[in-house]
Amino acid sequence: MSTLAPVLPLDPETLREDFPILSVRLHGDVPLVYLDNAATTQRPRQVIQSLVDVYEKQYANVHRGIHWLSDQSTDLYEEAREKARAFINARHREEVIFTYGTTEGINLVARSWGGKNVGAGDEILLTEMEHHSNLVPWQQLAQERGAVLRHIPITDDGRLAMDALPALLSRRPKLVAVAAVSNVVGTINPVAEIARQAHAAGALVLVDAAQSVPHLPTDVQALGVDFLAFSGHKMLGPSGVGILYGRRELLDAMPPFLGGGSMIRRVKLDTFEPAELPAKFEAGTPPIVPAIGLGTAIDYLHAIGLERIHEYERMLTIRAHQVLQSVGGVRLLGPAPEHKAGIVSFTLEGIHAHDVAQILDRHGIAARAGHHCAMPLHKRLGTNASVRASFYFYNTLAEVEQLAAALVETKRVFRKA
Ligand code: 7TS
Repeated sequence: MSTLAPVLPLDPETLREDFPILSVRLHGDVPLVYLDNAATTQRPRQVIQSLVDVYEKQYANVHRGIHWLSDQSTDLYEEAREKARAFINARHREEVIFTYGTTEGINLVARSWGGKNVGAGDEILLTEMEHHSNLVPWQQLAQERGAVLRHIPITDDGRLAMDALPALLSRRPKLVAVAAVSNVVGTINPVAEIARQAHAAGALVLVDAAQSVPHLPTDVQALGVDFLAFSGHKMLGPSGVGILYGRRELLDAMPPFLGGGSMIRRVKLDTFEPAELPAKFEAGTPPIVPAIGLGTAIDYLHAIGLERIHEYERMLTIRAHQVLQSVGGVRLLGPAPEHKAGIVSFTLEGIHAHDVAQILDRHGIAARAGHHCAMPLHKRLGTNASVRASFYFYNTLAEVEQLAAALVETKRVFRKA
């Protein structure tokens, strides 16, 4: 295809036909409006079918059997690794580790790299907008080692206060761990710039990419980051599989995280020699079929194009800001849409987020309410809980309008209108 060919906007109605669950009707006969994509996305039939196909025709354990079936599943599993490598533009296949999700990826780095490299008084720099899975593993490490955690502050509109970064980096932290996109306020953080400054100060950079890889093009080499973790279930793939990217030199120098089968070259009764990458970090039977399904999900996303997905979601976000502002009593958390991915969190004056979500549910709208595993961020924003609408490419402008209409109805139910 010529690079000059115009990029057509994506057509959500056609794409929706691939997602059987999107035609579910609930509470009698209300159509499902699925706006909880930051928690997990839905799967197209292509992904579901790929799981069925493997189980029906090609399933055995991987990297073990000297038999035909094991070769089949091993080939598919390794093809999925290659698809993931290309998707994030990692240089080498050894840099792509299958995990069970973002949470395991971050814990792996905290335990393995942190266990070896972080000592008393060393600093780890996080941000005030992290998901608990990019806070707690570092807190555990800090408690164990006597290390110090610091946090890049955020502005009132939910952006990183980048002017605070030079002073924090002048303390020479060992690592900076930051979300590429906030799961609450949707802010797209300047990861490449953070990596540039962090490296100049001698720190490594880990990116929690759970909310970015599914929605924006990701190029780990262009970003210049050292580690990057994401989850398959937030990008059309099965649950139970994720990816940890790590630069080869770093992974090579790190001790194994979990011990067991597959991650060894040789075992004696009292010692072992670890295997080469990536096996070194894939102890035990890995998530074979979920990984293969993730490969199919990557093919599907690739066919649409991440740039198009991002543009489309931005359009939904802009519209959501407009219509929610017109509801009255809605406080939108986070920055203006141009700084955001497709995540819109808000509070409704005088009504608890859980009550709002319950009324939305009556209208068939699946949205999340609570602290979304980011309690410190909510505290910083001056609220305990929010309602979150999070989009994917199969959501429509009509659904955004339905959300606003249901909020008007919520106010009426609670006599706030
Ligand atoms: N990091 C971020 C930024 C996330 O949004 C999530 C999950 C995780 C890490 C953890 O991913 P997991 O796949 O290992 O669970 N976020 C959410 C959410 O916002 N609502 O439910 C899960």
